[in-house]
Amino acid sequence: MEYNYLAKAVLIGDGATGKTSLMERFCHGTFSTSYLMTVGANFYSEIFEFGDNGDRLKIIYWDLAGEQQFDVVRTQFYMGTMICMAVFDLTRYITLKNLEKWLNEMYKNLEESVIPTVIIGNKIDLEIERSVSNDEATRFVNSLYDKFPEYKNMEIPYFETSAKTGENVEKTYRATAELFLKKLKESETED
Ligand code: G3D
Ligand code: MG
Repeated sequence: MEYNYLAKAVLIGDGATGKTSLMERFCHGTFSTSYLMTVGANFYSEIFEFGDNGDRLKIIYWDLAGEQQFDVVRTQFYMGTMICMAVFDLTRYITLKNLEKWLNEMYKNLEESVIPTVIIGNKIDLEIERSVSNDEATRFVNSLYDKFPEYKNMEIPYFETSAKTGENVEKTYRATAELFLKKLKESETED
């Protein structure tokens, strides 16, 4: 399918938060319980159509894993990133805290000082095991505006998803694509 905009997105966040599962759910409509740790990187792509003026945005998603400890792949992984999807696990508070480290690492390896970013709390289906409330997550997201002042002119949306049931997954990806296109058009009109 034709498209008139192309962007690279990365999924960041601790291992086992559900990055690969979210991508599989969104792109293939599947969920697998046999946990195969990602080796290298997975690539996915999707074309979003925006009805109002016929814009088509293709996003290529880079889902890194396995080699998260090797610095060499970092620069290549982040190079040219335009969209960030930062994923934590709602049942493990530490994975929310660690998103700050992940964002720091991304910006260390990026020329851009700020890119459209969404925070995703995944595994909303595990209600009983949930250890991060919506309020807590929202407070954390708000604290990012202090830690990364460049976000002052850009909202950081927060979503809660389940890759297992599919709840909110489609909506999250679409909203992310929309956020990117909106920012891109704003910067185009500024130039
Ligand atoms: P990662 O790519 O971030 O490392 P994965 O994470 O997508 O590989 O998922 C890690 C584990 O979490 C997998 O379980 C996977 O099935 C599970 N998982 C991912 N998303 C969800 C979700 O929304 N709900 C639930 N209940 N589990 C989820 P295993 O058991 O295979 O390790
Ligand atoms: Mg993975």
